[in-house]
Amino acid sequence: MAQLTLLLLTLLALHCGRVLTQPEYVNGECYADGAPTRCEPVRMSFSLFQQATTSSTCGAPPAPFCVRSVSLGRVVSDCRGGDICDASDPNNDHNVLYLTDFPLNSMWWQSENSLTSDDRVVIDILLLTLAEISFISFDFHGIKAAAFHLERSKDYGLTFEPYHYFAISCENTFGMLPDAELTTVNETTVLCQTIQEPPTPGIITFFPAIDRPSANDSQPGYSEALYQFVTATNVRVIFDKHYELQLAEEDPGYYYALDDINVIGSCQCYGHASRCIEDSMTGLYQCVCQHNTTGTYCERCQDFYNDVPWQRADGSGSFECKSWF
Ligand SMILES: *[C@@H]1O[C@H](CO)[C@@H](O)[C@H](O)[C@H]1NC(C)=O
Ligand SMILES: *[C@@H]1O[C@H](CO)[C@@H](O)[C@H](O)[C@H]1NC(C)=O
Ligand SMILES: CC(=O)N[C@H]1CO[C@H](CO)[C@@H](O)[C@@H]1O
Repeated sequence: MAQLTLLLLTLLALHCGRVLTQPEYVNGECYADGAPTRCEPVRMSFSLFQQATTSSTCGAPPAPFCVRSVSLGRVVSDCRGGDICDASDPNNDHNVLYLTDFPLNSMWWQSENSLTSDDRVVIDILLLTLAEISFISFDFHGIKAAAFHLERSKDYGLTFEPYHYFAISCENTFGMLPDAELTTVNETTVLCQTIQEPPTPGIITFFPAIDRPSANDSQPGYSEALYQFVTATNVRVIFDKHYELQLAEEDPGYYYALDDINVIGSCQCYGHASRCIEDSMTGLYQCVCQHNTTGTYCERCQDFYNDVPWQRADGSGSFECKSWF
């Protein structure tokens, strides 16, 4: 299901260019029969064709590696293919651009190998706006990592905070309990999600809002705390632990490999815009503000429209700014 959604959203994003308007989103319009209504830009991919950066990529100098897969419920490593990672050969290049390219091609990113258990590999993705994240998916090549985690920034990379953890054993690796119970008081607690063993190749998806109590409140619109929780300007992926296996003598070691990372969401415009467009000066996305609001994210009332204080449009109202004359 997530895979299908991802595919559809990606195809839609490609089809319509980088800026999407209309279809699909409930309350896409900011006015209905002349009356203001809560509105949001439609969802799009914030990672597609964005330049990710990483602390480790194989291929310079060229290096052999053994192919990992899952066979009969066990992780196996195959060194017989003579596989080599070579940055100077387009057929054997696994650079970081492939992480955020078209998800259906067969190119993938791969780290250097012979990682020790203390080596942490980092991937950084800039989202080009304050994005309201619907989901982030990781499509692993070969096998999944045994443990990794996400950090997010809301200030374009000045500061990062832990966002979500993934592990075969949340308890052993991170000292966290998977499936923690949340209430409205602690609903933005950072959680750990179990990676199934054996760690077969394929997609693992994180939905920031799902299973948090106010995700279903006053549709559409979350609690203020959850609304802030689902936003980011940057995401950082940190691989903490590779899957341990019996390495053959000729095996040059452990590495991480991913086909794609996809960050799907909408521009955060506080319920006051149905579109966001790329600013040609900064390259960043900017909300096309309605309801007499203004700012990059429609985060304030226009001058002379301060008769009522600015407020986020949520499930309880549209909170249009009104003129005082
Ligand atoms: C959240 O709070 C509830 C009760 O207030 C508690 O039972 C639960 O364990 C807390 N969850 C976490 C993850 O701290
Ligand atoms: C929210 O609603 C969906 C479908 O209506 C349901 O499956 C899910 O369990 C609900 N989530 C919470 C936290 O209540
Ligand atoms: C400048 C502007 O966009 N003004 C709008 C403010 O909102 C009212 C509706 O209450 C519109 O009629 C105005 O066009």
